[in-house]
Amino acid sequence: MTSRVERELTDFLSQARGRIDDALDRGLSPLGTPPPILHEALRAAALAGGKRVRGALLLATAEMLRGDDDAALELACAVEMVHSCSLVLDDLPSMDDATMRRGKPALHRVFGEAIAILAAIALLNAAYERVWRAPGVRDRDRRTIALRLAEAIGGSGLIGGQVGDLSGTGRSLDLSELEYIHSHKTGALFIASVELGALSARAKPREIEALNRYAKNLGLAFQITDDLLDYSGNPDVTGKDAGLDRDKTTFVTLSGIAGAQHLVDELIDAASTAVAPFGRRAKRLVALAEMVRGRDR
Ligand code: GRG
Repeated sequence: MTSRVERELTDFLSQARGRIDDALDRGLSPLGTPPPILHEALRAAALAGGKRVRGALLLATAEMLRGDDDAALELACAVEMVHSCSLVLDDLPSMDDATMRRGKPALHRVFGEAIAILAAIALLNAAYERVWRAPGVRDRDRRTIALRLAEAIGGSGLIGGQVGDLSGTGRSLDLSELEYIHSHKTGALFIASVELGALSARAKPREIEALNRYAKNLGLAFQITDDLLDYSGNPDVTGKDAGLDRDKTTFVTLSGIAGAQHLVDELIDAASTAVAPFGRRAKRLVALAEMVRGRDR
């Protein structure tokens, strides 16, 4: 990326992060609301950092299609709440048993498992409330948005991918099993993010198809870079434990570091090609994809 494109993207991302964080903050009950421990945990889970990549993708998609900005912001909060919910659950002792998340102790290490689980469910619920409340969305689009989000989370989405991941731990997987896990566990919410942005902007089916292809490739690339960071990333920079994947088949164990990076390059190229029909209007989405290619966090 040239330095001007990089600067523009950095500005966009920090603005998107700030707007999403503020909107999340405004929508959550203040500290001290009864029961205090729940609201403290909810705020810790939703507001404790996070790159807001999925929310930024949604905002960039809606902006490209000239959608309503306020609607897109509410939906960006919804996908980030779903994502935070999934991280809290993923970190539990019965799943990844992580100690650190976003540079801080994992939620269950601070509040205990029961509160962490309940906070995760409350976040998921609140995500649908935001879909319901998003301004400027036509009723039929809102129905499709809620449905697509539910599909992305359910047995054919994140939950399916997570179950595949848990049942694959401790045995070796082939490439197609690994792709299944990651395209569901990670890819499904990337796809839903661009799709929600597109639906809020009343995109045409052909546009949604192209954006889905973009997000499918980008989501998988993002997960492979996550595997690379688990293998060789710096926990001080990533904010989470390294080496949690040691009992799992990953793209790094299957293809080696160079092979995994090569796959990332191919997927990023495919993501950019998918949005080529949008021409210059897709420059933000292309820059976001480029950022994933070399990310260190
Ligand atoms: C009910 C929503 C729900 C989920 C249940 C636990 C579960 C099923 C799924 C786990 C999915 C998961 C944690 C996938 C990992 C995806 C991933 C690459 C996470 C890291 O994302 P970043 O780097 O994190 O964007 P930040 O902290 O920046 O937000």
